[in-house]
Amino acid sequence: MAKFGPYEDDNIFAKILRGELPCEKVYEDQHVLAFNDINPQAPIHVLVIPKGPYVSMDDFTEKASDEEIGAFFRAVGKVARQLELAEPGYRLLANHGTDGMQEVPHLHIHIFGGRKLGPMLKTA
Ligand code: DGP
Repeated sequence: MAKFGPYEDDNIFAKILRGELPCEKVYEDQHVLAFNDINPQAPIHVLVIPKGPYVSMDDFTEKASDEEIGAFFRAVGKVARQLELAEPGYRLLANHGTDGMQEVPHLHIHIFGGRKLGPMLKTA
């Protein structure tokens, strides 16, 4: 389960950003890295992360610069187009905190696609 204190440099995505762990890179620019999820939940399942040290969407939208926020959301759209998902469509998801069941405490947006994705949330 996620730790929701200050950013911790030993999280998995920080290690990927530092090149200490491998990833299947899909996209990279000055502010953003995107790579395939290790445990895909759809035929296409990509994670988009900012390079800055932000725990979650909450942390990011409070502390990141306008440039970082702009670059991040531009990159999400760019990656989806690069994956040819604009048609027929895709789903974005960002888990935050305990109820959101966030596992990795470095902000990430999931991009899902490649099939009809079904209802937005399963009933518990
Ligand atoms: P979340 O529950 O929203 O925090 O999603 C975390 C995602 O991160 C989950 O779908 C699996 C993925 N993941 C965890 N460890 C690794 C890893 O080492 N490499 C990659 N590529 N993905 C990982």
